[in-house]
This record gives sequence, C-alpha cells and structure tokens, in this order.
Amino acid sequence: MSRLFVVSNRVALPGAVQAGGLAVALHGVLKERRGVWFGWSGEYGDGPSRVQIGDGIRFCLLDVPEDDFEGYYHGFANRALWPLLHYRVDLIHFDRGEYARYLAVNGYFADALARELRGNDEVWVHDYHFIPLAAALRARGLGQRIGFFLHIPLPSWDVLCMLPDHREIFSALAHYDLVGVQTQADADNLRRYFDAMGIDARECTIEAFPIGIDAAQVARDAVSASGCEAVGALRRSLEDRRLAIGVDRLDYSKGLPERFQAFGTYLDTHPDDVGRLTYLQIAPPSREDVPEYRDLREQLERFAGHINGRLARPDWTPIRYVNHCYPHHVLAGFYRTADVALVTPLRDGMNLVAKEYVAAQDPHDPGVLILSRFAGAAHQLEDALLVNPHDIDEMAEAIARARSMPRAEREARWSAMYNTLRHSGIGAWADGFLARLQSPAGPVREPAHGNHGAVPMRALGEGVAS
Ligand code: GDG
Repeated sequence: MSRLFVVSNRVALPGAVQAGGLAVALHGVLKERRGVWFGWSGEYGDGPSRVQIGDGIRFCLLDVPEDDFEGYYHGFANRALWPLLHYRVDLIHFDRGEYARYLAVNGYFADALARELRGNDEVWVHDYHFIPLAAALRARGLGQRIGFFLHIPLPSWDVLCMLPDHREIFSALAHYDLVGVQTQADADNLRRYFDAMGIDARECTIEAFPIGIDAAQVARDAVSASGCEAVGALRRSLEDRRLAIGVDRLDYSKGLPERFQAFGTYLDTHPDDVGRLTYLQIAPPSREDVPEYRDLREQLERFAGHINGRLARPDWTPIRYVNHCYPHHVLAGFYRTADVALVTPLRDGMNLVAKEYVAAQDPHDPGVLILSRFAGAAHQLEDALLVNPHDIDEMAEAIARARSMPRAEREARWSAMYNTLRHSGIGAWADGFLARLQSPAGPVREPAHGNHGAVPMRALGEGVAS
C-alpha cells in the first residue's frame, strides 16, 4: 500500500489546542494511509529531523537554521509571496538573499523527504511556503506523484509578472502532477500564466478544489457552546443588544480598517442603532515579526479608538476589539450569538470563517452573512449579502439590510448556504484531491529529472543538508 506524505510549514500534533477542521481532515487521511506529516519543528538548528508518533501518524519535524528561517518565512514567503498573491503589490518586499534562503529551506525539506520516500508513495504539499518543493524532489531523482494545494488566491498572470524572478518561481509549479487551488478563477489564472510565459505544463493537472468545513460538527459545537463560560459571559454582557461579529487573523488581506470604517459609517447613518448594535472583532495577532503587520495593528488601534471615542456612551462601546485567540467550539458559540457576520477580506483564498458562521446558526432564526466578493467563499455562498470591501458605503448599507431582513428571507438564504456546505465538506475536499492525484487526467510523468522551465536545480539546494 502506498503511503501518503503531507508537507506543510507547521504540523498539527495530536491534541493541539487550536486543531481546526483542516488538521482534523488531514489527520483522518494520514491515519488511513499510514501517513507521514513533514513540517518545521518550531526550533532553529541544523540537526537531523525528529520523528514523533501520535494518533497513528508519523510526524517528521525539521529544525531550520535561524537565518534561513528568517529569509524563508518572515522574508520571501510572507513579505513577497503573501502580498503578491493577495494583489498587494504595493507591499511586496523582494530580496534575492531571502529568496535564496527560501530555496535553501525547500532544499532541506527535499533532502529529508528524499531519505524517506519509496516506491509509489504519494506527496501532498501545502501552500506558498513550498512552491519549489516538487522541482527540488525531481532534481533529486524522485518520480513519485506529488500534489500541491494553494490555500491562498492565485492572481491574474500580469500580477504574477510583477514579482522579480517570477518565471523561475512559478514555473516550478509545473513539476507537480496536480496543482489544486480554491476557485475556478484561480485555476484559469495559473493556466493563463503558463500559456503567457510559454511554460510546458502538459504533465501538470490544474484544478479547483474549494476547501470546506465539517458543517455538522460546527453546528453541534455551536449548540453545546451555550454552556461554555466565555459564551455565557458574552451573552450576559450584551443584555438586550444585538451583535455583529468579525473573526480574522490580524492580516492586511482581511480588510479590517475598511470594515471598522463601514461600521462607523453605519452608526452615523443609522442613529437608531447607536447603543443597540455592538460589533465584536476578534483578531489574534499573526506574523508580528513582519513590519507590515505591526503597522496594521497600530492602525486598527487608532481606528477602533477613534470610532469608540466618537460614538461610545458610558454604558456602551460600539467596537469590542479583542486580540485574543479562542478555540473553535467557543468561536462557534460566538457565531451563533451574532445576528450579523462581517467577513470582508480584500482578497481571500476561501475564508473558512464565513462557512463556520453559516454552519453555527440557529436554523429557525439565522443571522445574516455579509461577505466580500473577493473571498473564494463568495463563489459558493451566493446567498450571502455580497459586497465590495473597498466600498465603505456599500458595506454600511449591507449592515442596514441585514438588520432589517425579515426572518423568512434570512431562513431562505441560510438554508441555501447550509445546503452547499453540507455537500462540500472538508472530508470530501481531501478525498477529492487525493483521488485526483492518484488518477490524473494528463500523461504520467517519467520518473526523475524532468525539467519544465527555468528553475535552476543548483538554487534548490540539492544536497545542501545531506
Ligand atoms: C488560509 C487562507 C483559506 C480558531 N480560533 C481562532 C480562529 N480560528 C480558526 C477559524 C478558521 C481559521 O482559524 C481561519 O481560517 P480562514 O480561512 O478564515 O483564514 P486564514 O487563516 O487566512 O487561512 C484562507 C484557509 O487557509 C484554508 O484553506 O480559507 O483563504 O488565507 O477555521 O475558526 N481564527 C481567528 N481567531 C481565533 O481565535 N481569527
């Protein structure tokens, strides 16, 4: 039986507090397939990989030298690729030294994987941290089937071209047997990029696999969370006021400053709701070592302070801005408490919060989802109130519409969306991707040394960490 290897920047060890739907789904397929999960150990160093076994899964944890990790993770992955792939070309910080470290880290992972892979094992690589990994494995003579899933957007080809050395970077994707993306539009964008650049990607299947959630589990959590202290405390604190909620990592792709402004505009234009509608924004900090994230945090503190200072009353604060992280089941209870969800990223691969909010609602009195047109989820949740997150007035009007929406309309919209979620769950997503990886549409790749483009094998750190 072939084994499955999953590679991601971080692994979800059994019992991790924050284990979400994706971790649960990957644990499921790894257990079934005698799987191995590769990822960074969280430690700096250059020793051999450490193996840990738990929940029937073998975890291979790699230490990475600190300088390499800085260049790879805080540098190229999160200051060049992340903004580029989210259309924030104004925020791209490209540094060839950091790019070299990104390639070197991919080389370390390729060396460690090459020591383990046998026969018809399969590899499933996750996200933008590992774009060149298949090319690095091919350079080491490995012909196994390798799939890649990009969790974040894939912009149009001319945006990709704005990154220096883009051809070298993105042609590496053609070394995968299967590239999965979140939406059909993302798949079209990659195909067009390959065409425009003249990259031979005939052996690479490109397909959309929209990631889902375990909707029934979220619904159960939302009901049982009523007994949870944090949810009870939130409900008591609201008294008879209504709640709007946002839950996002503190990231500039999530459109938080625009959302805060839209809430302020809504209160300015709907004074009846001043003192009656509270907006809870949960925003745990992320990537705090990246300067753009520190700037965003300061900006949001100013915006929240300004709106609260202008509109708060002695007994009411319009925006409750919380930089803490909550476990999934508590979030499910918060979602169910809220009459309105504000999910307005400027760009998002999918956005699982939108789906979780829908799944957590009371079917007999559901809340209203306000959703950015530029989240992958908007391609599936067409019955949300879809908005342009750059249009503050449109978002404010959507809040007004949500607040006055009759129950029958809320129910009809909710049941259409919940139905979609039930038929596109996280388990089906993983199974669909792996089934496609096993039976590709295109020709089968010759083992070893296929070179599809301009990725220099030297740069991929061949043999760097033997
Ligand atoms: C990337 C892409 C794509 C748990 N506690 C907290 C919290 N969680 C969970 C949420 C949700 C997940 O984190 C956040 O997922 P999103 O999809 O909303 O966003 P990203 O983190 O940017 O994820 C995205 C996803 O990968 C999967 O492919 O959908 O487009 O960017 O499950 O329940 N989230 C927050 N606070 C908590 O306390 N913010």
